[in-house]
Amino acid sequence: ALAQNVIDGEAETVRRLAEQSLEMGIEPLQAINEGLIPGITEVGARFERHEFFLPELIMAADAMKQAMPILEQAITSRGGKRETLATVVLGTVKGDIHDIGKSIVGAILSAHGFDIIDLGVDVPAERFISEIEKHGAGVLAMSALLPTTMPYMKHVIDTLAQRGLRTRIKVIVGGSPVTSAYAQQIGADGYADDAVSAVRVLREMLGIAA
Ligand code: B1M
Repeated sequence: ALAQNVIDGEAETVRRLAEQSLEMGIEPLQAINEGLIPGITEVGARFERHEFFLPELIMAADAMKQAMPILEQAITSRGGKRETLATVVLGTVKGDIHDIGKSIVGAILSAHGFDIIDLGVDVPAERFISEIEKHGAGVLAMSALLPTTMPYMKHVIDTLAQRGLRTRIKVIVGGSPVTSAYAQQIGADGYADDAVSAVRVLREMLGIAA
């Protein structure tokens, strides 16, 4: 039911089912791994086959966001911890206030086991770097929706290099005007076209088996 209601984008039902699963004694990790993740994975597959479009992707991500805090809190309070694949500092670069796509990327990465530090929009290089250091993050994920703000991603990458951090941080970039060729040109490690492929690209970049 969790998977199906994520697919259907039924946020309120997904929230209620998450609570119900705990009342029924289902392990929260099992609810995430066997309920939410298969649901969002199916949504991603339908999106890639052009059977689902952005509204469905947004609704499914929103539905997941309703359930994740409930289940994650249950995991924490039971002393267990969901395995974190990597800590990712995420944000839309300075000068750019588009946040819908970036937030979907964050929600989907989080649902797939990445720990997301979402810095929001209009993020300057210094903030990206101080948060990477503060959280010991291994990944920097930057979004840009405007051709005029894309070059700022290069500025952040260059600043990382100047600070001697570039070799230990993997950088992934995306956003509608960004291309794979542009990502390569500015020295990023990876590019993802959408939130679903961001999961695959990050796993490949970090050598994590699917
Ligand atoms: Co703006 N805007 N906007 N806008 N806006 C665009 C981008 C534009 C294409 C619209 C147009 O003219 N057709 C255009 C840019 C054109 C250009 O320069 N070539 C534009 C413009 C010009 C502007 C302003 C300059 C308008 C003005 O003020 N004159 C201004 C800029 C403000 C600023 O940032 N400084 C502006 C403002 C706004 C709003 C505030 C009104 C609003 C943003 C609200 C918000 O985000 N909270 C807005 C919106 C909504 C859009 C459009 C209509 C939709 C963007 C969106 O959310 N798409 C957009 C037109 C369009 O894209 N069709 C447009 C849905 C979202 C899910 O997709 O963000 O692409 P997207 O994310 C995808 C992928 O790109 C990818 O995964 C996501 C999910 O699949 N992805 C990543 C994104 N980040 C990723 C990171 C990754 C990996 C994948 O790894 C790290």
